[in-house]
Amino acid sequence: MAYEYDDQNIFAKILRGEIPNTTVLETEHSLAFRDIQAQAPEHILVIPKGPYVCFDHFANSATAEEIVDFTRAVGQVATALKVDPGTGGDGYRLLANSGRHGVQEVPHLHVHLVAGRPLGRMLR
Ligand code: DGP
Repeated sequence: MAYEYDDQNIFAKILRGEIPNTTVLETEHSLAFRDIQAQAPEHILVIPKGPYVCFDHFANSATAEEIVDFTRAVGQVATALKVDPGTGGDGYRLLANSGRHGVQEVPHLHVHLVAGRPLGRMLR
């Protein structure tokens, strides 16, 4: 499957520094920043810096180094926010919307990390 990356998407602009963001964590290959439409007290978007549209694009095209960096960045954000249950935090939810049915608004891979209140059940 070929993916076309739109370099005018809002997260590409954030990565280029063209629009501001509230950065929570930056690593060599990833950036985490606050969602402007927060759904909970903590609502962070974690994105790879590379031009990947969605998870399968990333998983099949990114280097192992990028994939490890991104995965660790997600965990590091949870630790930084003190929501990691492994270190006594109350926990969090990860969500990645993909494509039309997933209602992906921004076509640059991002994981939502949502925390800070009981989130209820989402899938049964
Ligand atoms: P989705 O593609 O549906 O998974 O969600 C995209 C999210 O991006 C949505 O929760 C709102 C957020 N968002 C949209 N534009 C901006 C922006 O300019 N800055 C930030 N920080 N977040 C944005």
